[in-house]
Amino acid sequence: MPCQWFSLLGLILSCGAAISSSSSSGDVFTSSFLVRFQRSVENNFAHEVARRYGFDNLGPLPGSSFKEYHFKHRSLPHARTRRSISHTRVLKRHPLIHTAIQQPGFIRVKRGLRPAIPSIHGLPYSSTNGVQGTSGAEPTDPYFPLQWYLKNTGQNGGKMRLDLNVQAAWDQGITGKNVTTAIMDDGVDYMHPDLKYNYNAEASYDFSSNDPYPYPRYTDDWFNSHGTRCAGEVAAARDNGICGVGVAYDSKVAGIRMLDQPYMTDLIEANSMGHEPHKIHIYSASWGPTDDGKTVDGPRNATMRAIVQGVNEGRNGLGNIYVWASGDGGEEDDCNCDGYAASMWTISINSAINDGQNAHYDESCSSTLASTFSNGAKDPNTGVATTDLYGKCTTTHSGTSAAAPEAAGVFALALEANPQLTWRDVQHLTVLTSKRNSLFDAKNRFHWTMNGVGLEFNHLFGFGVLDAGAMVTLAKQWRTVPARYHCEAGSILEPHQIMSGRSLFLEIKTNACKGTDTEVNYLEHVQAVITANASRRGDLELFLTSPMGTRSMILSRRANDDDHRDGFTKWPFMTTHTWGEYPHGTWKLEARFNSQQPRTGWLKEWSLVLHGTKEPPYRALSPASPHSKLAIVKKAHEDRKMNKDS
Ligand SMILES: *[C@@H]1O[C@H](CO)[C@@H](O)[C@H](O)[C@H]1NC(C)=O
Ligand SMILES: *[C@@H]1O[C@H](CO)[C@@H](O)[C@H](O)[C@H]1NC(C)=O
Ligand SMILES: *[C@@H]1O[C@H](CO)[C@@H](O)[C@H](O)[C@H]1NC(C)=O
Ligand SMILES: [Ca+2]
Ligand SMILES: [Ca+2]
Repeated sequence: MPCQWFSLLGLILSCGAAISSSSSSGDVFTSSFLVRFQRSVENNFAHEVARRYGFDNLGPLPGSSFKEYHFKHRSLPHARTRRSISHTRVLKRHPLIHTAIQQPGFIRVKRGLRPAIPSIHGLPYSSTNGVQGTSGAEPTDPYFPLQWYLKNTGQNGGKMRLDLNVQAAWDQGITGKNVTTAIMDDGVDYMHPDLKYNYNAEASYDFSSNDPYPYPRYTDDWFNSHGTRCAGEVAAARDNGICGVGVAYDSKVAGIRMLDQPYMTDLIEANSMGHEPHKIHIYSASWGPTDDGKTVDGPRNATMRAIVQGVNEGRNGLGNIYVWASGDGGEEDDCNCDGYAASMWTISINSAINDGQNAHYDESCSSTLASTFSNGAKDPNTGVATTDLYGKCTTTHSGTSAAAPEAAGVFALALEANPQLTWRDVQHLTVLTSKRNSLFDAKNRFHWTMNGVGLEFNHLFGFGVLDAGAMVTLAKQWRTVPARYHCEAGSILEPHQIMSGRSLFLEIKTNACKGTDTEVNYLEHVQAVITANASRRGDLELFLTSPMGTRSMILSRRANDDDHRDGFTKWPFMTTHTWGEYPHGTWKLEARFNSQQPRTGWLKEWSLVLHGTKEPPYRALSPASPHSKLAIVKKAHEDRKMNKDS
């Protein structure tokens, strides 16, 4: 069941993208097995059982209360096209083993272009400039002038002051101290002189090789430079004469190596996202399902459980922050078809280039919360400058891959400013302090629009570009938002046909669970969980309109998606655009085909799920300026309450 509701201490345990991935010809099975015991057992006991049958026990799964373990067979090949029935059977014969499931392998790709070869771009650092800087001054690191995303002076055709405004955070003495960001990727060069003092070895692990040393595997083309480049953006050291600086240059990075094996499994992802959730504050991911514009895929069961456990229990109950690159599929893809990016529990980040346009590879979707910066301008010197493998530096880190770690760095600053922020506080702060600045759609398709409480959003950029200075300032005076509730607001279960040439409109009228203990009056995320099929899935478009009139495109045309069989099965399309709105009233869903060809399809199910607070979220805050987004939303909330009470 894809969207299943368990209630535990009032927390939602699981409602995510359940994967109804088609079992097409390319199926492979790995040597990993999920072994579920009848009851909790100790790790040592699981070790013994594993050894007896020729397996290694790689440990318990996050969130499984020591009932589920990851076993890896010692002699099976990493991937084969047939299940190994005999190995499953032998495990199941053990009286304490409830089930054993051989893990299918699937594809996850790094975002970003293939790395440039080192002879051109693995630049040695210049150490002519190793003077110690004083606080308040600019970093003296040799690559700092190239880091336009930190300080845009208009270099290389950029737009002045279109940057993350980090200096304003640093000037407040906030540099990321005591915060750890895990880079879930192809490894981190933790011996790099610009990273080694900020490396958190205790929180690091290598799930590709199952050892504590997530060092990148060497290849001639530097394929595994991705994680090291991401790590430098977060936490490269300041004023040491090496490369540039990280957004949070006094924070720590952990390496979680998990992308470097022939196939991904649910268990590798789950272990990575559930690794040391009390030592790691932020997890940064710049990878996901293939961006080919026809994949619909997301976290599987164990991974979903690990994320849910992370947000509910990680950081000693405050919740881990999962930052996600929204995807590099360009116009061809829609990040709402990527169940990681579309999740409420991840903050998905898009990118803009140095003059404010979207990058050509940017995907758009209604689940994107905000943006940072990446490459894509004509001038090749406008890539993202950061650390590179083997002690080198690069100026060409790219894609939304490079955008997500910048956001992780900004969140590390916010967490130093206020270590009590919950995972939801960080999302609220993002909505309230991101800026439109001069971001625009290069093709003029998506405009900035005001939602029902006066928050400006854009289908490409979410609520705008992160502003570290503003986020840190607001984080310092922040008061944790009230409890979150989940209201199943209504559903339509009879199938309706969708035909070419005219839109299908469906409506759900809701009181947003008024009078029950899941009443939602102030929205955070909204999900439209939809089952539909179509003679060509890629031509289907879906729009969700809130009672306050905000229209989210929850699915856009995907030209490459020629599926005519699977459609969507209980897929949780998500929008952030109605943030802060009052959800009572009529929600409209529009389904239509965007195609010259005759198409047909069925909308079989639509369930509307509202997430947010019963109480106004910003009551305890006093806005510094009457023009701030906080002031505007707070006023909208107060006006609504007054109208209701009078
Ligand atoms: C995933 O979980 C659902 C609901 O708990 C279950 O029905 C389904 O069989 C699980 N899938 C796998 C592959 O274990
Ligand atoms: C960092 O954390 C340690 C222990 O948790 C604490 O003693 C120390 O004061 C903290 N430092 C800062 C700058 O917050
Ligand atoms: C969609 O599903 C309906 C009913 O389940 C079926 O009759 C129809 O043929 C399907 N359409 C497509 C395009 O697969
Ligand atoms: Ca440096
Ligand atoms: Ca994608």
